[in-house]
Amino acid sequence: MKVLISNLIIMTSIILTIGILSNPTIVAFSQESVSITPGAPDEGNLEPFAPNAINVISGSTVSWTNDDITEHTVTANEEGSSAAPPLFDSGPIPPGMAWDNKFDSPGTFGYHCSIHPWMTGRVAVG
Ligand SMILES: [Cu+2]
Repeated sequence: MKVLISNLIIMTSIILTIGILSNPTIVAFSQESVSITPGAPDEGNLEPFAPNAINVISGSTVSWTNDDITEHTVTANEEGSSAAPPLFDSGPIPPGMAWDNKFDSPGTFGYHCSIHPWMTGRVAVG
């Protein structure tokens, strides 16, 4: 019985390893990074947040790094009641600094910069 269980553990480990190696997106469950790009608020910057849209697994932490020279925020779009507080709001992120948010619930979360509301992005949590 002990041998059976240890074999089962080894087999499971091998299957998980193969799964992770053959599908790099599986690694995204732990940490996903988004850059607030240089010149993010400039007109014509099509990707103020890069990647602009990301897909993560529930429980993932997404980290936004401000690679621009001015402050930006990562603020959830208000959906439904305008009285409800945003699901997440980084507040101003200084240049060179990062802000993390953990996504525990599945759903699609649009967000923007509250200082430059035309800067938009999206996190899809599966
Ligand atoms: Cu901004």
